Amino acid sequence: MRIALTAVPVPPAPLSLIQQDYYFYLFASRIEGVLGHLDEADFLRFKYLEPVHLGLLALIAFLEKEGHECSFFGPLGHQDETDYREEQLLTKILSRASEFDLIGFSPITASYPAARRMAAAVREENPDVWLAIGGPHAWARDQEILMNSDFDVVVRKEGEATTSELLTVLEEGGSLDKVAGISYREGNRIIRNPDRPRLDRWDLPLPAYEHLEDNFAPGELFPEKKIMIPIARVTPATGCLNDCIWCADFWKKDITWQNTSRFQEEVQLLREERGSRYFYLGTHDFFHDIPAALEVARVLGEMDGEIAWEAQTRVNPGVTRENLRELAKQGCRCLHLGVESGSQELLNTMGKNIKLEEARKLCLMAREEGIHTHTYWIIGVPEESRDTARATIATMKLWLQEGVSSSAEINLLVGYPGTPFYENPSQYGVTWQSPNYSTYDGRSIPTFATSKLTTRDLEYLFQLALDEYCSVMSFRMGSREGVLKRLDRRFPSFNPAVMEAAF
Ligand code: B12
Ligand code: SF4
Repeated sequence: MRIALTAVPVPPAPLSLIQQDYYFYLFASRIEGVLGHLDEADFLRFKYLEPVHLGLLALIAFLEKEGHECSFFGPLGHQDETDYREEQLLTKILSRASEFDLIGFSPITASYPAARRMAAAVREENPDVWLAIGGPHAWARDQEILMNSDFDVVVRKEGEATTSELLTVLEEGGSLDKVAGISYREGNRIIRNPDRPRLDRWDLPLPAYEHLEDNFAPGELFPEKKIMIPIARVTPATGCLNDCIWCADFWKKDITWQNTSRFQEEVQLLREERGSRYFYLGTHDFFHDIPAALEVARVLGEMDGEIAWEAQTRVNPGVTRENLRELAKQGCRCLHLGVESGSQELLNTMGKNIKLEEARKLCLMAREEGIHTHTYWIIGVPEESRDTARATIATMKLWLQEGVSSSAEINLLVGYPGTPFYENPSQYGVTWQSPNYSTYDGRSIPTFATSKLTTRDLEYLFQLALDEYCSVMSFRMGSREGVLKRLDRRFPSFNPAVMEAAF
């Protein structure tokens, strides 16, 4: 079967001036802290990062190994007032749609409306093509999607084995009822087959980076004709054993590690083929298995030439100073830690299962061992009150001022389908959920109200947090003009909707 897989563009996020300042200081602190070795050419390459959809590249690699022929479509970042990405992408897909037996789309919640529009346009011109959808939104809204769109089949959660089996059944004209992990329409009925167990991701093929340029004319990727990835995301471990009530991640309650030599091969490929000079280990919980984490660090450290990387982890009080020293020795420049709230009581009710004191201690030790710390904070979890939000803002500020946290990221909680509190709002005192998915992007508009805060309160507290962040960072780093002068041209052209891909 010939199939095409499409990364769907997220709508551009109009930002307040405070948000723009916040992103400026966020990116600048990262550049001055951990990305000092990147040069002007690296920053120019950031504008082409939007098509890098790791899930689809992983899926394509697996399907090709199983003998299915795949093509990749992705949107290209834009810097203009008007956003033509969806239109441009659709034109490309339509011009080739008749070549494929199945066209798949991978939206997040914010880009689902675009995926639905594109599927309708493809269906109109190609009534016989199979239309599939997968990814972080589709698994949670399969019934709704099949009832209200042109999609024929939803691949729920992890895609590799399910999609391969689906394609084989379609090719052989068999029945879909045995394909675990899919939901589909049969006449007027919607059928939801059982879930498929998680795959062992130990030895999967390397993501199919060679497909990135499948549907770009060389002139679109001027001047390199190729997508370069200065900061690359690699994933030596996937999954998390925790269950935060607001987490929209379906990789939970299981952790799978990657074979370290395969991991090393991927890092090497990215360095050689894609100019990668910094690696972000997108592990949900790097320290879940400390010896395994140290092994990954060793593998990175023993690679030729200088290597610089960072990892995402949950706070683990078992991590020692020696562990951190070892990581620093192997090129670890930063740890990303979700702290989320300055209120211990709230951390307990949201199921985060960490202690603020332990988080602070880990950050401090890392800083003392020469590792930067990037902390994440949330405003607006279901039990949030004015007091807890203010405690979060105060804690984040203090940690930044004291250097416990080198940089920080603040988000307003968005209620994603599939999360416990989205699905059971009354249990969490959530009184309203926005039905308009297209605003579920990086702009951070409240999507719900809680028993203690209205949407206007949440928006105010969120902007207040950003403003306080900007005041600490401008005190620490100086004015925007001063920072830009220091960085010279080593700053990406500014479009936060796309910048997210880079940092
Ligand atoms: C890496 C990442 C990013 C990267 C790169 C994204 C990318 N597409 O590669 C960056 C930093 C750009 C990013 C940005 C954002 N992200 Co993000 N991101 C992730 C993260 C951590 C990992 C994605 C990944 O590589 N997963 C591993 C791969 C193997 O899994 P996968 O992508 O789900 O794909 C598999 C299956 O889903 C399936 N599949 C997927 N699509 C399809 C399609 C078809 C047809 C089929 C058959 C199968 C299939 O097959 C794949 C292989 O198994 C996820 C969380 C997570 N752990 O998944 C969040 C996540 C996807 N991001 C999220 C969000 C909200 C965002 C932002 C809006 C954040 C913001 N505030 O700006 C932006 C949007 C930017 C954009 N333009 O898309 C949410 C989405 C939630 C939702 N329901 O919408 C997630 C789930 C995080 C979360 N828990 O909230 N993100
Ligand atoms: S720790 Fe992170 S990945 Fe794990 S459940 Fe919480 S938010 Fe999700």
